[in-house]
Formats: sequence, C-alpha cells, structure tokens
Amino acid sequence: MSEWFIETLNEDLGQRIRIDEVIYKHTTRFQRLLIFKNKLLGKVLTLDGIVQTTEADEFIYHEMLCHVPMIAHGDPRKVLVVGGGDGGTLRQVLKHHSVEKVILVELDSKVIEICQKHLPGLSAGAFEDPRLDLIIGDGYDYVMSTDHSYDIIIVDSPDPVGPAAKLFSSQFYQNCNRILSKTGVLVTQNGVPFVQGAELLNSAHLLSQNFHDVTFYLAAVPTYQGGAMAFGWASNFPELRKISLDELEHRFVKADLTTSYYDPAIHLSCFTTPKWISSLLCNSELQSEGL
Ligand code: AG3
Repeated sequence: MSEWFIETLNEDLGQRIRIDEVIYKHTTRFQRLLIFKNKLLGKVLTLDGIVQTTEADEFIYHEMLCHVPMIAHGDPRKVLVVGGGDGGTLRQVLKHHSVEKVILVELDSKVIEICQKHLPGLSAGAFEDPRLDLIIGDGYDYVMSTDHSYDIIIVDSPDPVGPAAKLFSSQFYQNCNRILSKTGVLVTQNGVPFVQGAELLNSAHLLSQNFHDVTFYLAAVPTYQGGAMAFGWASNFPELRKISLDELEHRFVKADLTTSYYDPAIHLSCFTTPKWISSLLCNSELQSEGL
C-alpha cells in the first residue's frame, strides 16, 4: 500500500502525491516541514500541508518570479527577497550580474538549513554568495522598519494563511512602496486564481490602493494545483510593462541567463490574462476607486 501526501489547501479540490520516501519531517516553532521523494517530482518540500516546491518544476516558479521583474527593470542592483528560504529565488536573482546586494529575510532558519541539506540544487551555493545579506527574522517587520531602498522586491511566501497572511496586507504593500526605488517593482506569489479567486481579488484591491501600476502575470506550475498561478506586479513606473520584444531580447542576451522556462516571448505573453481573470481584476479596480 502506497502512502500519499494529501494537500490541504482547498476543501473542495485537492491533489495527492505518492510519498516514495520521507526524507525529513519536523515541526518548528513556525510550521510543519516535510520533505519527501516522489518518482515523478523528485524531492518535494511542503509546509503546513501545502506543496511549496519540487525539484521537477521549481524552475518555472523561480524563473518567472525573478526574471520577469529583473529583465523589465533592466539594471537591478539592490534586491529584497522576503521568504524564499529554500534558495530557489536567490539562485535566480544572483544570476544577474547587475546585482550588487541581495537581502533575504526568512522567518524560519530551519527551512534554509534543511533545504541546503536535502534540496541542494535549489540554492546551488547561492547562500555563499558575498552579495547576500541573510537575515533570519520576520520579513514583514523588516519591510516596516528598514530605510534601505530596493530596485526589486520579491515576496516568495506561502499562501495567505497563518504567519504569511500579513505579507498580503495593505500596511505591508504600503511599506514596500515606501522602500521601492522610483523605477522599482514589487512581485508576489499570488496563488492559483481558479481555486484562490478571493485571494487574488483581495491582493488586486490592496495593491491598487498603494501603487500606480498593478497587474498579475501567469505561469502554470504543475504542482500548484488548479491551473495557472498568478504573480502580483506592483510599481509606480508603468513603462516597465511597455518594453518591446526587441529590447527584451537585447537585455536577455546581455544578461546571459541560462533558463528553461523564461524567455523574452514568455515575458511578453505572461501578462496576457484570460477573460475571466481580467474581469475579476476589473471588478477589484472598481472597488478600490469606490473607496
Ligand atoms: N512559495 C509559493 C507556494 C505556493 C503554493 N500555493 C499554492 N499551491 N496555491 C513557494 C516557495 C518556493 N520558493
């Protein structure tokens, strides 16, 4: 009899993944960590019963979370990563030679430790990079209190349940805006719209209250169940979304990135959302105008 991991994100729809071998299981002060092996997915990291990343499809999520804002910016030097203790985001960010400093603020040091040990390919040495300043602490508190400014802020968080919920709040977004450089951009993981429509709407509403240019872009990550995932995009510099394919190609070649999902054509097309998502977002804009 096989043992199955059953995800608990949604009451009405779920996914199960066969546990071929439990690699690590531990409850920290903050959350339940589980790493297991699956034939199709490689090692799977789950937090509090929700798949965070897998060896097989992490590249889609991490490349899209990082390269879309960074290539759009063109010359990102200072980057803030909130969460992302598995190191996947950090590895992609550090691929950009323009980056001088990355601050990564992770709440749970255990995530960093066990991912480096059991999922070493995710960070691939990124935690050793001299451009990194690692802070073990609450990303929310950091954003509320820092005076540094950032070209790119990446929120690589779990879903808005439990300790991560405040990373989806208006106060948090307001302070992200405060510490963002003039041509900077904030990106967030925003769940899977088909199963988490309310979360998307909520973020759209709160982001629009705090930034001039707000939208979402999409990528289908197989183990984030229910269809394409939405990434939040918030800036005060709409030009970042008007970069031509030629220019994107030029920047991509110059950045000399090795990628398996991201390329300039994907960059342009990921901002095209299907009609039902666009209407959802339209409604949320109407709501914020009414405030
Ligand atoms: N953070 C995003 C997990 C999203 C899971 N949510 C979902 N399936 N709706 C993952 C951290 C990877 N660095």
